[in-house]
Amino acid sequence: MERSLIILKPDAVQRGLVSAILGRLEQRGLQIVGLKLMRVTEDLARKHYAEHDGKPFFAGLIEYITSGPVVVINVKGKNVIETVRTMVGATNPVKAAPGTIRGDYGLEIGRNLIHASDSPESGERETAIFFAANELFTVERSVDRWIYE
Ligand code: IDP
Ligand code: MG
Repeated sequence: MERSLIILKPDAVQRGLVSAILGRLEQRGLQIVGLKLMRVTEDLARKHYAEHDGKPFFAGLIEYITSGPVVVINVKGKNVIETVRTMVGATNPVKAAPGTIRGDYGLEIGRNLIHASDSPESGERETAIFFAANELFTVERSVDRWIYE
């Protein structure tokens, strides 16, 4: 079982795209086990994006992700990392395929709407940054047998 930490970035919230994006995840059959609206502090942003510290876009990235409320989502299940990354599309929306979230709603790399963990390890690491243990749920879904073979 993998976990993906998904962030609907401030532009997604401002543009009223939360329900559309959340709906895509739900309709796919993914199980949402954590969900909240929050403001990312600078400390949290630096921790989350530590791998990009020192890059030319880092300061702008921190400003962007802390600029307004975000929706953070935790999804748990088989192969969720690859599944969600494929739904999200390429980092640069110009290159993201139509049908992906960035390819359908975004136009610029600095306003690409959504974050999703890129490996099972980062899924665990990022989940621990954004969610307390009591904010994550374990719920049996009887529908799972109609989604997973
Ligand atoms: P990812 O979000 O597709 O995993 P990363 O390379 O991990 O992409 O970059 C993290 C975030 O940093 C991107 O989603 C985007 O918001 C921002 N970013 C990456 N490269 C650039 C850039 O060249 N200019 C502006 N922002 C960038
Ligand atoms: Mg990344």
